[in-house]
Amino acid sequence: MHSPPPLRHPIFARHLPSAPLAIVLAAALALGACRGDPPPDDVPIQVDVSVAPTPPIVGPVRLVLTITDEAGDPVEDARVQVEGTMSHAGMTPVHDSASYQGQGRWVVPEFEFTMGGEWIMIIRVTLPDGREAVREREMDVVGGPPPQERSSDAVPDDEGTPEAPDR
Ligand SMILES: [Cu+2]
Repeated sequence: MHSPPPLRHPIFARHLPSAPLAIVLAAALALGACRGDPPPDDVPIQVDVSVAPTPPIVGPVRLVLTITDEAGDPVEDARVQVEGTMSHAGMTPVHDSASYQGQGRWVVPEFEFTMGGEWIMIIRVTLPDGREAVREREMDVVGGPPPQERSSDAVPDDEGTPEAPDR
């Protein structure tokens, strides 16, 4: 217990300040470069989107956006708006806003997915200085047709049964 390896320790100690630090920095820069891929003139922030439940279902879901700046620090002061839309004709987009929950996490407690299928989520982050970052994420929403499509003459007793929506 009293005799540590005589050679390894001093060698590592001598090299620590220079080479390994440079390697770590280079790796961090490389990681940052391939993650968010925003357009070059856009605000370099990163938006990670998670949803509960996963996969999202028709109805209210909880969206959590983790927003970080180019240094990886949480974005704490911004206006964060979410628009959900789909590519088909006649779609009414859904708008909501996220509020800050701390640690770079922004939450939309009840984002209303009005129908099942492929949604395009557009997240707009406006910083206090007026700069704006826009990010898009696709989400596949599970569930049947929306209430307005099964209202009048639809069969009332097949709730929960996925029905092919008109596209
Ligand atoms: Cu739709």
